[in-house]
Amino acid sequence: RARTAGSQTAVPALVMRGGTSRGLFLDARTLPADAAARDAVLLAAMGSPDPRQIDGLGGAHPLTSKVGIVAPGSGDVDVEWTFAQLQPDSDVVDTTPNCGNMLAAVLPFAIETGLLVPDGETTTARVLTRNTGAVADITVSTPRGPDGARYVEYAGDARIDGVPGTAAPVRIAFLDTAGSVAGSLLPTGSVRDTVAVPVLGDVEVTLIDNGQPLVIVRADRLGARGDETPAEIDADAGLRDRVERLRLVCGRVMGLGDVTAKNYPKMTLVSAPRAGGSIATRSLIPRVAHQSIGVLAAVTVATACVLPGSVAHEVAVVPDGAHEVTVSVEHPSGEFSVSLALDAGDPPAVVGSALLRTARLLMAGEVLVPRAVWDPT
Ligand code: NQM
Repeated sequence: RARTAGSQTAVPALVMRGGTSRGLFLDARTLPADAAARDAVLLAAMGSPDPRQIDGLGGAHPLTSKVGIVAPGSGDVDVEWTFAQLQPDSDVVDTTPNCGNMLAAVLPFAIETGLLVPDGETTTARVLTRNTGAVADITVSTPRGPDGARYVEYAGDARIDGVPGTAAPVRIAFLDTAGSVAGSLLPTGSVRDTVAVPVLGDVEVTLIDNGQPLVIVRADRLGARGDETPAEIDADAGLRDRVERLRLVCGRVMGLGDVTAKNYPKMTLVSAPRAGGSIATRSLIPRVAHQSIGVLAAVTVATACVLPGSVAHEVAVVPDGAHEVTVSVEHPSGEFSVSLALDAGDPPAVVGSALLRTARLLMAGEVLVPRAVWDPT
């Protein structure tokens, strides 16, 4: 329960790293039920809008301006959560997209807070992302401590690129992610579209959503090499302008309307692999460069890699596989391996995906917001 602490309201909260993201996790039952009142609490907690988020917990980047709101599940869902994307310099709280990185911390949060009781050396639970209806089976390590009670093990030898060191594995298996936000896997019905973009002319793209709505475009078509650092991309106003022009047109073509103020579609610049992987990527999410790549963005790019005719397929080097294929998506801090389950069709359709993340509890306590923002008494 939230409580009054002088001039402030104290809300129980954990700060967690999920994959290559970091954010605040809260129990839905401790927050205002009304969405506008809840959003005001989240903005105050994270310190948005302010480019430095100096009066809150946000880390002044979209990847560290995230909130997870967790609740008990129902039916065959064990835990459900809502992902909220905040931005350092905007007052919008966006609960439309998915976030597979923050998802990696949801089961640890549920166990830490007693929402779910671990039931073996590992604990597997079905987690629903309410934003899009995506369901995933997630497995975390839950050994017994000296007192006999099971706990979430964070230490281990799993390594994911973009996070220093090693940690215990969090295994995520997505059941059905196609059309999460754009309604279907290929919202235009085509694996490849040619869109007319002001100033740029005709641009070939693959518009696809297997968990994250993406515009996939060849890096060289936008005047990039495809191996730029995130800092180089962020410093290149011309490139970012071309990317944004393309995004605005593709948002409409994908049926997403005017995406000027939206956090999607995300933009993926692809080129041939450089480091033995399947494809090289540079992501903009959507206006600043990602330090690595989003989880469901990686699933979506990997899916495009196995679709003949797509812009990704034409530059990708994908291993053969009848029922399963592992696509190694190169990104600015390494690679991200996505294992795709394929059906027997010709060409085969992607029917599931599995991948490895890690997560860690960083701080446990209460986050304080002014009572002027929320006073539960
Ligand atoms: O695509 C960043 C991230 C993400 C989203 C973004 C994500 C996903 O890396 O599932 O994880 O695309 O804004 O956390």
